[in-house]
Amino acid sequence: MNTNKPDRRRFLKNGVALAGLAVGGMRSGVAQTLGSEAVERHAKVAESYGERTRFETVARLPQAPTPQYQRAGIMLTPLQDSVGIITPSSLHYIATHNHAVPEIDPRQHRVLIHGLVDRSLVFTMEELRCLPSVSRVHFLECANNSTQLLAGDGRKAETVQDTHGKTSCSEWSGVPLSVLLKEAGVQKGAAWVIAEGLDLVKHAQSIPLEKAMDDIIVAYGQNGEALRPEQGYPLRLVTPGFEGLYQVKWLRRIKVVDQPYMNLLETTTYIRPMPDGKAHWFDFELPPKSVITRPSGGQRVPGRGFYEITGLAWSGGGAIQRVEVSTDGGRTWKDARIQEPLHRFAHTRFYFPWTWDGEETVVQSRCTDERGQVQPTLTEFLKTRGVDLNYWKTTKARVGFFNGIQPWKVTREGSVQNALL
Ligand SMILES: Nc1nc2c(c(=O)[nH]1)N[C@H]1C(S)=C(S)[C@@H](COP(=O)(O)O)O[C@H]1N2
Ligand SMILES: [Mo]
Repeated sequence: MNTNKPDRRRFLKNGVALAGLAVGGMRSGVAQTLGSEAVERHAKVAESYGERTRFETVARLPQAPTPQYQRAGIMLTPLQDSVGIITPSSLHYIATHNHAVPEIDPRQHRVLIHGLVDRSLVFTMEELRCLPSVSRVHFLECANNSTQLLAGDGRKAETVQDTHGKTSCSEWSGVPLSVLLKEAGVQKGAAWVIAEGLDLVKHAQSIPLEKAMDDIIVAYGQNGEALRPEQGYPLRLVTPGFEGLYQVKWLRRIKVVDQPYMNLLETTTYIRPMPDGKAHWFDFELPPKSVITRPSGGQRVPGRGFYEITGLAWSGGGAIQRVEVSTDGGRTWKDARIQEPLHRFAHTRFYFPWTWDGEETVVQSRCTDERGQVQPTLTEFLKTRGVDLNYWKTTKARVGFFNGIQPWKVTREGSVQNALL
């Protein structure tokens, strides 16, 4: 939506009937600029491991440092340029508490299953590959995603990458954790598992056994190939619908235990302090959330006329059942079209036809999940938490499970701005 050419204006005015013509014109333009030498060079690269064209430059961006993420290399997914529901592995967000990404030789790697089990087991990567496997599309999201008030360079968070860039969606492949646990034989009295990674901080999380026996994947594959190093190569947990911390990367150990272990991050940074002095521990499931990715903050709407609004919705409660869009500042809401097939615990793409009259307005989306949970406005969210806006902005209560509706203001000049605050 960055183009502001008269051509584009005319196309929009005259409507979609001209789409075929416009595309045809572009195609011949490209053919003219690629000499046979360039075509040959491109073919050679594409033969080994494909590269995108030099015309495409969309990239991850670093997040602004926060008190808990001073050293970490948090990289945000460019949702504004996304199409469909799969995040390319190269653009998957990265959240690692110690900046270093361990380099693990898969031939040396082992994963240990032990604790309250009939027999402790050690698996090599090759052995895991022999076991029954699944491939499923799931989103990951950091618990403090969409609370960002600042962009990476210190300005007010403006783009959907700044505000919502800590969520991505991949097809994950691997062995159900239940297969490994059944093989080891879970003993009576077991109620939790502790999953541990082998990064420097030994990232470890307590997960209810019920979830472990349900749908957790011990994943070695992402989008048709091995995991990326930043995503946990060669092995990670994918814990559908649970907040980011439970997606343990560089997995080396699962210990079956009778109670949670009160690990570092589940008793410090990621607890949810409440105004009455109490705190929430062990919040797992992410609430329903949606956001319009196009048009979104920082993009331009070149002139009045037809646009397809599009965005993403997801929930830790399962599948997305409904998405509504408002293009008049929240006065009226209409159902958006949802892209099928529906995947549970996955990004879900929605579309909404919009004819802009050229006047200033606010566009926003809200979703409902299969349990009937509805995404709240910021004001409704604050009410359910019993906090005021100032408290939310200035304390750590802002961190964690915020799922407020994201409004984007469209000005008469056609610029799109973050209108949350
Ligand atoms: N071993 C290990 N696993 C980890 C982390 C970590 O620092 N170390 N970070 C967690 C957090 S906070 C999130 S949000 C997700 C992010 O997964 P991604 O980097 O693949 O997007 O991984 C989780 N798993
Ligand atoms: Mo996270």
